[in-house]
Amino acid sequence: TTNSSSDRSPKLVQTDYDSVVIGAGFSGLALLHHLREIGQRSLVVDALDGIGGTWWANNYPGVRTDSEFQYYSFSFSKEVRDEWTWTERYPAGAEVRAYLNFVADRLDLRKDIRLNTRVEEARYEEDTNIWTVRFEDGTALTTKYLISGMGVLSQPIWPSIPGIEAFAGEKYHTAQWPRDGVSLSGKRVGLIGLGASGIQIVPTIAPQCEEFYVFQRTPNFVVETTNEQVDDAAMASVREHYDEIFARAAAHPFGVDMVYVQKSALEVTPEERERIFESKWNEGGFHFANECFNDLATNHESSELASEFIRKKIREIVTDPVAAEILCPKDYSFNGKRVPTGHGYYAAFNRENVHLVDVKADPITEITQRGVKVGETEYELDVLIFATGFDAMTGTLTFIDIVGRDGLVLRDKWAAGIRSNLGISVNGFPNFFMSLGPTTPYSNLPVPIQLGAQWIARAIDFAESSGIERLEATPESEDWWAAEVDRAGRATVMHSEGLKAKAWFMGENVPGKPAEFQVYMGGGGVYQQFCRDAEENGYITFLAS
Ligand code: N01
Repeated sequence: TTNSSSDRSPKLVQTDYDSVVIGAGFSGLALLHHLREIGQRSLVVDALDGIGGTWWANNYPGVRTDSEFQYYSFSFSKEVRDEWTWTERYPAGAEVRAYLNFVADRLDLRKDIRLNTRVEEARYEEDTNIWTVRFEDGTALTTKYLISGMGVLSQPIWPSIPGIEAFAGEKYHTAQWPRDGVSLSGKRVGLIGLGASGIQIVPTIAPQCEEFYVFQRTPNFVVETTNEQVDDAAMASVREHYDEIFARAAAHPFGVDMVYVQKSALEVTPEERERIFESKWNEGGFHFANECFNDLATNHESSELASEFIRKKIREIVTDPVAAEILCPKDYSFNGKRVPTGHGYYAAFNRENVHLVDVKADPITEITQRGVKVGETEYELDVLIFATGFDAMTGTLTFIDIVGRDGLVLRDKWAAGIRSNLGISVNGFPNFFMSLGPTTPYSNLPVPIQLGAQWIARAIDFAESSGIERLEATPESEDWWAAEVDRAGRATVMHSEGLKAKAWFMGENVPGKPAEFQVYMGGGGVYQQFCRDAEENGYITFLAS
C-alpha cells in the first residue's frame, strides 16, 4: 500500500558520515565532541589551514578578546578546565588559538577534522533524506545531518571604493592577515575601518609605522581598559567555580559573568550617575555597558547620558581638540554600534606619527596606485589595511550554495529576510542545523555556542532514538520567531541608533541587505529558555516533515 507518508519515507542508503559540521572554530569543536557523545560518526571540515575558526583567520596585530577569560571558554570538559591556564584577563588571539588547539588535542578531536577543505555546495535529496556536500577540489561526501559552525563574522567584506585594485603597495584585510605577519617598520601605513578590529590595530601598530594615516568614517564609543596578568590564585579560583561562572553568564542577557543592575540611569542624581559611570569606566571594557545601569541599551535618554560621559573622556585623553571632536560620535548614541574595548586606542592619536583623517567630512574619492585620495589630497602609502568588517550572520551561509528541498537555495529563501526557528533550523532544509545561526543572541559567544551544540546533539539523539527521520523548523515557528526577534530588537536603542550608525547587527553595513535584526536582542537567558521549551515540548516546532 502506498500513502503520502510512505511515499516520503527515505530509501535506506548508507552515508559516509552521520553528521558533517562545517567550521573548525569554537562551534565545530563543541559540536564534534557532543556529537561523538551520542555515537555519531562525524566529520568537521574547514576551508582554512588551521584549527580555530575566527581565531585562526583573525591574526592581525592587536587581536585579543573583548571578553574576560573566565567566561570566554567552554565549561563542558573538566580536563580542559583543569589543565588549561589563561595568562591575561583579555587573552591575545594567539592564546585563544592555542586554547582551541589544546581543546582539539585534549579531546582527541583532530582525527575527525579535515582542514583546507572548502565547501562549495551542500544539497539535500528528498528521496534518500541525504545531504551531499561538494568541495572546491571536486570531491564530495554524504551525510544525514549537516551542521553549520561557520561563524557569525567570518565572511570578510572589502569596500567598493573605485580604484581599489590599482593600489600598488601591500593590501591586507584584518580577517585574512598573512600567517607570518607583516613588517610595518619604516612604512607609510593607511587604515580604513574603525570597528572592533581597527580599534585593536591602531595602538598596536602605531609605534611600528613610520607614518600612520587612520581614515575614519564613523567614530565609535570605545571603552578603554587595562589588561592584567592572571595569577595562579585567580586561575585556581576560576577552575574551582567554573560551573557557577558559566551558569551566571548563561543567564545574563549578553552572556557575560557580570552583575545585572536593576537601576535606570534616570533614577539617580547627576552626581551619583557620574560616580557610577566613572567607577565602571575604570573597570573597563564590557563592564561599562553592562554594569552601570539597566537601560543603556533600551532608553535613548540613558544611552545619551553614557554617550556624553564617553565624549568627555575622549576630550580628556586626546590632546588635539580638533582630533578629539572628530573622534566623538555625535550622530548616534551609545550601543548604536557594538561597543569595542580599547587598549590605549584614544591615546594613540596623541602620537606625532598618527594622522586622523575625517572621511565623513571629506569622503574617500578613490584609491590610486600610490595611495588613498580624499578630496584633492592624495595620501601616499606603502601599506593599506582594510578593517572593513564582515557580511555578518548570514554571509557564510549565503556565500555557498545550501540547497534544500525542491531545489530551494538558502540564499534565495533569505533574500527578503531571515527565516528560521530560533536561528537553529530552517523550513525547507531538513536535518540542517546552525550553531550561531542568524538571530541567535547578541552575546559573548562561547556561551551560546556551547549550549547550542549541546542542544543540537540532544535534538539529533532524540530524532535517532524516536525513529524521526527529519528535523525541520515548521513554517509557523519561523513566523513566531521572526516576530519575536523584531519585537525584542525594537525594544532596544540598537534599533534606531543601529540604523543611524549602519551597524552590522542590522545588516546595514552590506549594500542590498534587508535592514532587520540579524541577532536576537531579547537576552541570552530568555533565548535559552525558548530552546529548553522547544525540547520539553518534544521538538514539536521542529517536526515540519
Ligand atoms: O567590522 P565593523 P570589525 N570607507 O563592521 C568601515 C567582532 N569583533 O571587523 O561605520 C570608510 O564593526 C566602517 O565605517 P562605517 C565584533 O562583534 C570582535 O571591526 O560604516 N570606512 C567601520 O568603521 C565586531 O563588532 C573583536 O562608517 C569604511 C569598519 O569599516 C565585529 O566583529 C574584534 C568603508 C567596519 O567595522 C566586526 O568588527 C574584532 C569605506 N568605504 C571584531 N567601508 C573582539 O571581540 C567600511 N568602513 C576583540
